[in-house]
Amino acid sequence: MRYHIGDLDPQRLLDLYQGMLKPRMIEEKMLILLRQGKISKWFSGMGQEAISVGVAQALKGDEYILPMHRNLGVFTSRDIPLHRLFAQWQGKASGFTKGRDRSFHFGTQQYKIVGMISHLGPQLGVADGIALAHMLKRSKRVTAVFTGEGGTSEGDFHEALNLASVWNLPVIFCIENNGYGLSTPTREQYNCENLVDRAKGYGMESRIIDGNNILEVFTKVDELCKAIRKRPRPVLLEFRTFRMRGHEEASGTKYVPEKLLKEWAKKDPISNYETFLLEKGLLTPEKIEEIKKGFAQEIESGLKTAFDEPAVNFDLERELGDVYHPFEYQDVAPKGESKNIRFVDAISQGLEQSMYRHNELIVMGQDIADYGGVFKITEGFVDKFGKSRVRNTPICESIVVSAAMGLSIAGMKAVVEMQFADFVSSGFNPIVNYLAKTHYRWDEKADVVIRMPCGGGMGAGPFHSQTNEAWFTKTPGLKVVYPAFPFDAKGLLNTAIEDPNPVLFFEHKGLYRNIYGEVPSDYYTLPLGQANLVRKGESISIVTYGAGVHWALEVLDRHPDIDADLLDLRTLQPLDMEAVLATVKRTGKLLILHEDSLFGGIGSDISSAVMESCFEFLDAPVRRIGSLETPIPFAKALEENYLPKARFERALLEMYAY
Ligand SMILES: Cc1ncc(C[n+]2csc(CCOP(=O)(O)OP(=O)(O)O)c2C)c(N)n1
Repeated sequence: MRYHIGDLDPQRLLDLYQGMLKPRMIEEKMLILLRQGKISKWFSGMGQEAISVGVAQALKGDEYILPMHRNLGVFTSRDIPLHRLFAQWQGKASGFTKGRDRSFHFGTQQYKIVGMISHLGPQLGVADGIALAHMLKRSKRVTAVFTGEGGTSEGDFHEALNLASVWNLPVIFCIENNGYGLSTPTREQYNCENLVDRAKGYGMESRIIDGNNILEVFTKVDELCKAIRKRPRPVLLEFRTFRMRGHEEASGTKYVPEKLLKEWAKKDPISNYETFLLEKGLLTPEKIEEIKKGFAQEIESGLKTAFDEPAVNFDLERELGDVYHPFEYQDVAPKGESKNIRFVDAISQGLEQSMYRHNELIVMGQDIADYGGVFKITEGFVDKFGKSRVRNTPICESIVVSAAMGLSIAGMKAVVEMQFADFVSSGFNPIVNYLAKTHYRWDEKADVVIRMPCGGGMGAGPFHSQTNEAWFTKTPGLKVVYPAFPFDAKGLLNTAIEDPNPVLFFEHKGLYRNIYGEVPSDYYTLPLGQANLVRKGESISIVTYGAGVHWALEVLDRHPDIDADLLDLRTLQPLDMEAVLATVKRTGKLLILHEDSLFGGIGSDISSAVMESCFEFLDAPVRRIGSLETPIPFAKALEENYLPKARFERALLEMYAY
């Protein structure tokens, strides 16, 4: 292996050596512990240390790194106390996730590390978001993110590169091409000569770097960091290396030809570099012994601390309490002159006033800038807030949601507009796996609102009409808001934006231009988790939300004799069960109406909760009315019968007469 010292000083040369040696020694110890059954799983980065350490040392301490499962050298380079790392791997409280997630799946603001989630790809977009925040704050920082070559086959990789290039974000994308993705060799993973050739297609710079040569890694990345800090831009790096052990220890390396392992063993980044330093007289055998002894002591002492720590105990309150970031709702009372405006205008007004209120708030979505979005919610926003805060995105829901997470990590707020709620399926993974789980996992907020223009009744067919709130109400960590009136929409959107937790904000398209209401002109908030009794009656309770509220009102107007309680839930997570139980206890009959198809809809949960807690108050079986168990169809006659409006009227009359 050829090493070029260039202008690196002796201290740096030694730091790089020690930087690699430490994770190697930790790993050697972990392999022993694994054999002794003292740890459960290990992903080895042996032979790949030069990449983690070279990149980490090239970055400044206040620049974020987003590592993968083989990047122990990143964690040790940031000087995380070893006992905390060991505690993390043992699921102990002094780790980084209170025993809630394993191995390298954690982040830490203190050390500016944002660890992976298992799904590999999303963090590439998180890096985009962090880099966007740096760019907007003109802070001249680089963000580095890792992926294996296997991970480059995920759509997220391509979306992340494209977004970074279109927005010219200061991200270094580091591919560790180590020959295998689990058991899959590179020839079955991709069909281009070099992975970096893809950079050309995205219009970005790239380099191939010998990932086993620490001086090449450090020098090239250091050079790039300096250049990017001066002139922000994304760069794709392909580090050539090899995975010397199994995917994880249990899976072995049977499928890897012996010849390859032998070839690459000769290129070991540590032993080669050590020989080089010895030859140059920069290191002596005695010094090596001394360094090793120091690390061995540090490892033993860290292990002792971690092993001595008791296992985490289960505390129900703590577990439930950590799902969401604390949020103290600040009531801003409605004031200012009220005007009778449309639902769509109320949302636009709320969003605009929130943009004025939160300078760090960024809105992103397809066609939302000059065009104003397909529903014109953000019309005129570019003139008021500029294109850096009102951002058109390419068509890449997944990476935009991940980028919103990155903005939040870097201290900003994001609102993402789904062009139609249906398209959220293309951004589903980061919502349910990243945004929803981050606070529970490592105490980090996900200050993101996803706006969801949803709902049927307009003959728009199966892909522009869905109301898919149940996909999200099921996922702990998300909040779900679904207003029915302009007044509520504005106040609840403002609160959703204030709230540091991820909120799915459903906006029924059928209400946008048909429903009017009095809305105060100034900024105000409304609390999440409070249902609203729209009509008060004595004989039956109707519980619904969104378009359902208006269907119920229409039917009740036709039947003035039915004195029903009409409860508009307004938010589905948190859900105001107290209000539901209160109305049921008063009327003794409950009819739940929702536009979502019935099975697995929120109505099922409300129904069981009512059965469980106020069965004795019921004078009739609880009834649910929802859409049919089919996709939502296009033709008028089909859609009308798919939707539950007519069935609701029949059910109401039947129940009233029960
Ligand atoms: C979306 C997703 N699919 C599959 C997996 C299972 N899985 C975990 S790591 C891995 C291989 C990753 O290969 P690569 O990106 O090359 O990284 P390496 O392990 O080689 O460092 C697979 C298939 C996963 N974690 N996430």
